[in-house]
Amino acid sequence: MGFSILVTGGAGFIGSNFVRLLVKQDDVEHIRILDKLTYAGSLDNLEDILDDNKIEFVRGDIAIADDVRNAMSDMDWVVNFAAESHVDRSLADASQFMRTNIEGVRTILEVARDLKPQKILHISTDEVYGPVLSGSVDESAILKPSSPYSASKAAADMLCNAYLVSFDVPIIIARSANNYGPYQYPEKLIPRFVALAMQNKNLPLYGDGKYVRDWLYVEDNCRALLLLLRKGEIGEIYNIGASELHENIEITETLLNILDKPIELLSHTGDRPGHDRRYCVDWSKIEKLGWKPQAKFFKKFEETILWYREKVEWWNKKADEAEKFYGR
Ligand code: NAD
Ligand code: TDX
Repeated sequence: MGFSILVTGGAGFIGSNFVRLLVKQDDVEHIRILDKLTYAGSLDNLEDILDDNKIEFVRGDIAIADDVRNAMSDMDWVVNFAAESHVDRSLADASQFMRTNIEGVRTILEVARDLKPQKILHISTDEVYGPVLSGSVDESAILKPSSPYSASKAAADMLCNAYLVSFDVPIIIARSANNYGPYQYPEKLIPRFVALAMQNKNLPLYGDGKYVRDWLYVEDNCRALLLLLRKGEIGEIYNIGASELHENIEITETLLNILDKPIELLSHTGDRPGHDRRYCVDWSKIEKLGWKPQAKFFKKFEETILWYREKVEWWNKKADEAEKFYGR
């Protein structure tokens, strides 16, 4: 008998890529996806795999106990990707972030007390540490989130620890760096800028553009998460990074170059409030479990840009919707 896995948020960017990896695992028998299908989630993201008979899709909300209870019953493992994930939206209105990212996680933990799955992998972020101006931070660093989004993610991490300590809920936390790859909603830097560039519209680079992110290819992240399900230790936190630190301006210039678009499309705009200057996690703990990133950054970055160039029908409506949020 193989494993059964509940994947919450499996119709989003990372969740859908993770399900794509799961279906290929011989020892995974049943994948149940629970997703609310917010603006960021879409069955389009599962277009090539939704018919696979290992996959069951259920529309529902992680902040509704009955939805979670029905979805978690008979599941060996749970992976929680479901979240409001966009920093700019959290700065405009944080209410949904508190509901999904905190209350939703509390609901999952409460149901898990009762249904007792073997393992719950909760997906957190490197943003909980706040800016890391030099060097890198390991999993014991204090949490100093800067945005309502990262504060809600940090609060969820704290709740996970409380349910682990008080009720033995078998939690593992993963804190990943910025992911890039196919099926990312075009509100995030890379897909947003491809969509705008292809329409010959200005690319709004916040502030001086010298903000640094560690760019982790989504398939590398998903392999790390699967390894944590198999070999991660209950109660532990694992950073996942790629040590591919690049400034936004470099990302933008390279992207325009790949698309053969003029550099004049780059336009410096006002800054994001509380904009974290740099993130950088020390990922040696998961490396000791036998993982390291395989992607060569510039190769995978180019492949990603070309994927979006070909997939206009996937992003065109989503990009219009995303720009409405920005009032453009
Ligand atoms: P995403 O916004 O693309 O997807 C989120 C998914 O969750 C969507 O399918 C959405 O419909 C679903 N969802 C939202 N609220 C829900 C609710 N109440 N109930 C059920 N489903 C709900 O996000 P993503 O970029 O794939 O991120 C996935 C997870 O990884 C998030 O927890 C995020 O904080 C974390 N993370 C993301 C990155 C990144 O670079 N994208 C990096 C580190 C951590
Ligand atoms: O239009 C833009 N212009 C711009 O300069 C956008 C959308 C972003 N940026 C900058 C802000 C950041 O420095 O690019 C960088 C990346 O921005 P986002 O794509 O919004 O990602 P970030 O804020 O770094 O957060 C992402 O990584 C960590 C995910 O959205 C989070 O869910 C994850 O936790």
